[in-house]
Amino acid sequence: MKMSFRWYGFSDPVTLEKIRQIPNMRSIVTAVYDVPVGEVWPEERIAELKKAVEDAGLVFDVIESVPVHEDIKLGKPTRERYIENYKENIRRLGKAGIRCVCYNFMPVFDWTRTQLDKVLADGSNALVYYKEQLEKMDPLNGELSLPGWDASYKKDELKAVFAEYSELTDEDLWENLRYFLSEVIPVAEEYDVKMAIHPDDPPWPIFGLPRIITDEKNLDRFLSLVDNKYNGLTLCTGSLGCDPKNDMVHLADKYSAMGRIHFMHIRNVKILEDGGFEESAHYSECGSLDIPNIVKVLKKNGFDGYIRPDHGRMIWGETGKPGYGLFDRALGATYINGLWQNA
Ligand code: DNO
Repeated sequence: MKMSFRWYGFSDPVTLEKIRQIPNMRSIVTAVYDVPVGEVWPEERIAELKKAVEDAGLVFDVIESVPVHEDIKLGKPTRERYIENYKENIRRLGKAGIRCVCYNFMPVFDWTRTQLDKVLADGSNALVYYKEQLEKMDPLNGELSLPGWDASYKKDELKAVFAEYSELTDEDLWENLRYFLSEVIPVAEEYDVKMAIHPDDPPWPIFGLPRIITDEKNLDRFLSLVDNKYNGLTLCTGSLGCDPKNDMVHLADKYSAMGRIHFMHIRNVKILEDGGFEESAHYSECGSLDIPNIVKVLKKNGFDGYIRPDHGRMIWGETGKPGYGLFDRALGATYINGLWQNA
């Protein structure tokens, strides 16, 4: 496995110099963040990231994310231009040494939580998803924003895109995903860039928008849309794992044995009785997931893709991007290292 860490670029308070000091740290997971979704990333911006990462003694080989334009998900005629741009991004990234691209196919919103700073019993802060809070949220008033979300929507645009999705069935979304993959996977193969879809987080429909990358049946269907190892998964334990029907040890075992997991996001969640959840420390007993056995099956199957510790709590007074502080993610990396070493 290749240990990695997400870095939000030059404005991230968690610097590359700090990330480098985490034991066994290898790869940086980053992106060009300020080019609008759907446009081509300038080569000099990619080169600038690569240089910064390499100057810090780390490897520049994973991107999270190259976001997919909404017109592609909606299957609009304008998708052709955005798909061409996507292919060009893959070519440019492949030439710059990128071997894995993480992306998602969630309509409009990326990952969703209802509160970003819930104070837990030990005084740390965490991201949570409470059902009663969700019921009170109106996605159209734009009050919630998470790192990695496309914040460029204006209120009216959000309304319009919601209206477009109201016409779209799950089957339409599947067909639009198949079309996208059939176009981009051949380019990814040619440039040796493994595509790794991120599951829907949480893995159920919210705000009336469809979500399809949610469980084993749908992951199987996804992989068979284009049956090529360049069409693979980001297996995010916390996203899929907040639905207790998803057995994360089984899924990690099955898809790593098939060679279709290119990227692991490892984090823990505490599932609540009513179906909500709280993000917890990586240490297994702090939440509901069996982290040691997830790592064990990966090692057994010779997993050689990327792993990153995912969201951390805010601890020791740290402030910053919700879920993306240094301290708790570094503890997560260290825990995963230990489990791997002893698996
Ligand atoms: C949340 C992340 C997601 C992920 C995207 C990939 O912290 O795991 O935002 O980056 O869904 O496209």
